[in-house]
This record gives sequence, structure tokens and C-alpha cells, in this order.
Amino acid sequence: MRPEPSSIEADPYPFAFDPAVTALVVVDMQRDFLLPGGFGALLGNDVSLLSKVIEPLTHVLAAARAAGMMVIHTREGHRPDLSDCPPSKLARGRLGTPIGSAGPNGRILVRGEAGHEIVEDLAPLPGEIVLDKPGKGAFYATDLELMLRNAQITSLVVTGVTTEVCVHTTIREANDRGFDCLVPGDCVGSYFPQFHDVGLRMIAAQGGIFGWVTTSLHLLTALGAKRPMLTTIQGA
Ligand code: TIU
Repeated sequence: MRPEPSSIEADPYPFAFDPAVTALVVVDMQRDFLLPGGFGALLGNDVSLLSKVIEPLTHVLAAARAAGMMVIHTREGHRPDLSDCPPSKLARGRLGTPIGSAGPNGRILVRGEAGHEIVEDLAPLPGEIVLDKPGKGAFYATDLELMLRNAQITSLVVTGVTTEVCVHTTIREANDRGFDCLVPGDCVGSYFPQFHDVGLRMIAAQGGIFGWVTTSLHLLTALGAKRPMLTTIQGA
């Protein structure tokens, strides 16, 4: 049964939450960003900084599913012929391994390759939307806005990686389109802890200039998640 609308404790002030008009967006929880040998690692990043997001996000995903919320998984990546990859994005790969080149998990950031897939713990269920996006933002060059409007969604819970890149870009795009965005801070992550912290503060600053920031615990409570889920998280 779908939980009743409620108010979620958040920064800068409580978020009016109605699961019936809210979608959970899980941004780019792909092997290419989270596992060794992928795009993130080949850029020189410590991918273990992102894996801590998986555990709290599994609980939020389970609770959102149980509440009947719309769930959207995004994946950053390109067509095998790279025709949708801007030359500027391709050229910046010269400091690491360029998009489309061969890596341990297949061609980097290319659709259909093993590294492009979402990590096993957060695998999409049949019927959930999987949105392939060529850019950092989930609205750019995709049909996301059309699907959200058709489903009469007005708010988004935005999760995933990385805080200051694809998550931030998606929130900014959503905010300009009139969607209210709530971010559980422990369900987003960055290769740079300082960017993560400031990224969250930037969202909620100035009276919530881009949205609201909360925790998975507050969100799970509003979703009526069962006690064992909350106990697991509190004990983690
Ligand atoms: N998904 C996403 O954030 N794409 C990136 O390239 N992020 C980095 O932080 N590099």
C-alpha cells in the first residue's frame, strides 16, 4: 500500500513528500564508475569512495518499490560508433583512457559493454525505466521530462553518482523544469569528499536554491519502511 503524503525532515526546511507524484531517480550506478578498471578508475579516481553509497541505496530502492513509486535508473554512455559523443568530451580522454577505448570491463562508457551495466545490487527490475543518457544531466537529449510529465510526477528523489557531476547536473536541470528535488545525502557519492560536502550544501543553500537535502533514514521513515530495514542502517 502506498504511504500517505508526509513531511520529511530536510535542509533547509521540511520537504512535502507524496510518493504518488514522486519518482526515485538512481543516477549512473554503473560498473564504469564504481568498479576498478572502469571510466572512473581510469581517470585516476579511488572508486571505493563511491561503493559506500550502494548499501543505503539498496534500502531506499526497496522501500520506493514497496511504496509503488516510479523508479528510473540512468546510465551515462554512448552508442558503439560514438556518434552521440561530442568531440570535446572524447578529446578530454587524452589524460586517461578515452571513451570507446578497450578496458578490463569492455569499451569505456559504451552501451552494451559490461562496464556500462548497473551494479548487481541495484539492478533494475522488469518494468522500471532504464534511461541511457549521453551527457551528465539526465534531461539532456533524453525523453525523461516527457515520461515524468506523462506520469504526473512533480517531485524527484535524486540518488547515485557522482554528487557534483551527474547528480548535480540532473538536479539543476530538474529544478529549472519545476520539479522539487530531494537528495538523501548518504545515497549520493563523489570521488572527492570535499566536493560531495560542498555539493550538498550548494543544493540546500539560499533557502533551497536547487532543492532539499535529507538522509536515507528520514526518507525510509516517510516511506513506512519496516523496522528491520531501519535497524540495519542504524547499526551500520
Ligand atoms: N555519472 C557521472 O557523474 N559522470 C562522471 O563522469 N562523473 C565524474 O565524477 N567523473
